[in-house]
Amino acid sequence: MKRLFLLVAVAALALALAGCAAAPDNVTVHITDTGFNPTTVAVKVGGTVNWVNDGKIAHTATSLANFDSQSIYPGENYSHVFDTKGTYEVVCRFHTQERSTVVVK
Ligand SMILES: [Cu+2]
Repeated sequence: MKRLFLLVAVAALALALAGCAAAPDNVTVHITDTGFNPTTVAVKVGGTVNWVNDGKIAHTATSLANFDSQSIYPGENYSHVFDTKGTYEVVCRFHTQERSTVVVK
């Protein structure tokens, strides 16, 4: 019985910690000529993701129906503020194999 209680307590603590794992306000995503890095990021509601093109060619950060950076040229960047909780697939329109995910919590 004692052991069960301990197990429940540990599980509750783990859940609480997971819930508290606060997403940051601002995140930078690097775009290289092979894709986004990191491929998954999390931000708070109202947080900003800043995409920086570290590659040698233009890319975009595009979330269909949400936002489109247009061309981000090498050395340039683009920011978007996420006001709504959810999961956003962000792709490069020029190279459709370049895909990433932004989770807004
Ligand atoms: Cu691209």
